Amino acid sequence: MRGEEKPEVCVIGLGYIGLPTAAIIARANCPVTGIDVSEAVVETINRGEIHIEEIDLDGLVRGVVQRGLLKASTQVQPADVFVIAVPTPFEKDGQHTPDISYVMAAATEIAGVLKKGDTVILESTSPVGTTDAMRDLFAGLRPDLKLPGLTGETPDVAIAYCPERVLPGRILEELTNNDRSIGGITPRCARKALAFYKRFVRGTCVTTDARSAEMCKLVENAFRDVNIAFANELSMIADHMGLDVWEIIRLANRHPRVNVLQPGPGVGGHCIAVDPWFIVHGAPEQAKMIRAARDTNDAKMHHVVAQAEKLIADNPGVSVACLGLAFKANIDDFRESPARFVAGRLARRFGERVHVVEPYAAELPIEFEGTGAALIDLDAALETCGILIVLVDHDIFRVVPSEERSHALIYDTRGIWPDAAATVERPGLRLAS
Ligand code: SAJ
Repeated sequence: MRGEEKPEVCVIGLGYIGLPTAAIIARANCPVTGIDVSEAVVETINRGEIHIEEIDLDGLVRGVVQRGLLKASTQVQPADVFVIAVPTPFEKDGQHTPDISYVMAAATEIAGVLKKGDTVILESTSPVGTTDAMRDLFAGLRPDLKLPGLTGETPDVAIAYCPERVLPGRILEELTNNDRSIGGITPRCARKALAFYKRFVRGTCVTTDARSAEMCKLVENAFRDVNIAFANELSMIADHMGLDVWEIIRLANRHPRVNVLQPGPGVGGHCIAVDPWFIVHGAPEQAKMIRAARDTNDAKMHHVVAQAEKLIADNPGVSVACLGLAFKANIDDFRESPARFVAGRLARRFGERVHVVEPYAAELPIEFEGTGAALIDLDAALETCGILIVLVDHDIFRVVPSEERSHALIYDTRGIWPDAAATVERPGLRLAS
């Protein structure tokens, strides 16, 4: 590739971030090969279809595949720019140790086709030092190439870290419009990566070093986790003191410099409940508040289970509807979901008394099998269930008029029905009757 020519791009990992990223790069007229270990995913994309739900992604992928700009493969192909978007889960040691083996496996494959002039960009959320570790891996596998930051010589390849910061449900819009932090192993690496992102990002791209960019991503999600933990702790304090947490937050947020987030049944998803641990792992002695926030948000899930169990046990024979399984509002993602955890626990304990309403699910997840709990629609729940437990703030639940729920005992963990009266007899529970 020279000058203004479009770079050929290889995106490794075609999940929630990799596929939309590949499609957006292709839309900017750069030929993209998307790589995934799953044959099924590769075949789906090569048919112009998608395997994940995300607003407007289907039309975009169909278009770029039809125009020949995006194709998928299981084999890493030679390219000018490599973008790595593979998972970084925990190791199975129960210690929340980051597992960067997928990143290293991707880098190993790239090493086989890497050539002078190429740029390698890591996007996966990663512990500080991962980009350097990737560079060291290239150094071991490709002694013929000069790598950045190791000697004073001009390197043959550029290596950078550039995290995404998109919100599920708004991925395409946010991939295009959000600002980006681009961390190069050297300033030259950052400039090369910057030139690439400017082809398809409209937000401001700010350059820094790789370690700062790695930390920046972790900090963003830890910031949100700590703030949600504050709200969740407040909700448990309010339950203890017989106060209405929603009213208190509404009042406090009238202060011009206060913005308390919303309590819920805990924190789910694959980022906010995970990434703070990468900081704790890197600095266990120092990251005290970040660890406490994680513990608080996890404790909130168990608090909700206990409150719900008490309500159900105190009202024998009354049918229960758990509203929602998704990890947050208006999405179909049930992985790492506190709502799913709470509903599952209630189903195991109370069996066929428990019903689940989840408009985004065709069937109940595996752990409900054999419990007797059933998936029902919202109308059936409102007609037949005397206890309503709100676990997800889907819009379809939010708009249920008060007349349709006035017969029921309500435990609203998301505060979507502010008209329901709080009760001090049963702290933390909103009893609408
Ligand atoms: N939640 C609350 N109360 C709130 C806000 C959220 O309980 O006031 C809960 C949600 O219900 C959910 C969890 O937190 O269970 C996470 O939801 P979210 O909307 O805060 O975030 P995610 O996981 O969908 O996406 C986050 C975003 N990060 C930040 O907002 C700092 C996103 O920008 C990142 O790109 C994404 O993590 C990621 O991939 O890292």
